[in-house]
Amino acid sequence: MSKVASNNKNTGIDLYTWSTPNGRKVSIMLEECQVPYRVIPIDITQGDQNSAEYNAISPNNKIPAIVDHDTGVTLMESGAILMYLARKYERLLAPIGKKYWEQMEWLMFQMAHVGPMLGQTHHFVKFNPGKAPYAEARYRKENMRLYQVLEDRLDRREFICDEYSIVDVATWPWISRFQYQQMDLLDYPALCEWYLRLSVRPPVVRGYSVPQELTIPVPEEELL
Ligand SMILES: N[C@@H](CCC(=O)N[C@@H](CS)C(=O)NCC(=O)O)C(=O)O
Repeated sequence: MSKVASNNKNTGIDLYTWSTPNGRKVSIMLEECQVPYRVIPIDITQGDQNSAEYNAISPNNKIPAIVDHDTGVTLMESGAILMYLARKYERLLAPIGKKYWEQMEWLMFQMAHVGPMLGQTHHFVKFNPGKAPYAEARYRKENMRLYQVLEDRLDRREFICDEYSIVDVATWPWISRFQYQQMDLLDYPALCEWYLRLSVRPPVVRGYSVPQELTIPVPEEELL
């Protein structure tokens, strides 16, 4: 049986995803928009992303992807999907103007730096420790540098671009992997506060558990 199921009703949004930071950006956004959607798990640990069927939806063979049966739009790339949903449902994105460009600046920062670099930390520091000391040191250092950029940005700001936006939705799932990155979030007080602020939003809690039911990680001190 095909793992890439089709939507028999041909209406609404299909979300192709797995339990990863990039996947969660989109499930959280769909929850924020309060729209119904159908989840199609693509198990990237089993190679589901490499099937020809999925390639027709996501030409780069990565999750997440969406098919919007109401508009005929099929999209890969989490940043593009967030912008699409924000525009369609008029949520979490400013109208074009100064604030919009600030949001684009920080969304691109997430897409170009936070995601790709922290993803490398996971590979070398968590999954392959001791195999490549140079890479471990390089990504550990870059991880710390990026946390500091966000710490500086969030110092005296509630959200990355002042009001809650797709920039926070895009960035939070990567910080939620602070344990994978062996980062002590408590060393970054403003970032930690922002992380905890988002962690209790019901759409974030629901979106985090797509497609698998999981608990949001909490920094150590909070557990005491
Ligand atoms: N820039 C892409 C990155 C997507 C991405 O790297 N997805 C990962 C999971 S977080 C994936 O599908 N990995 C499977 C693979 O590399 O084969 C986005 O933001 O959507």
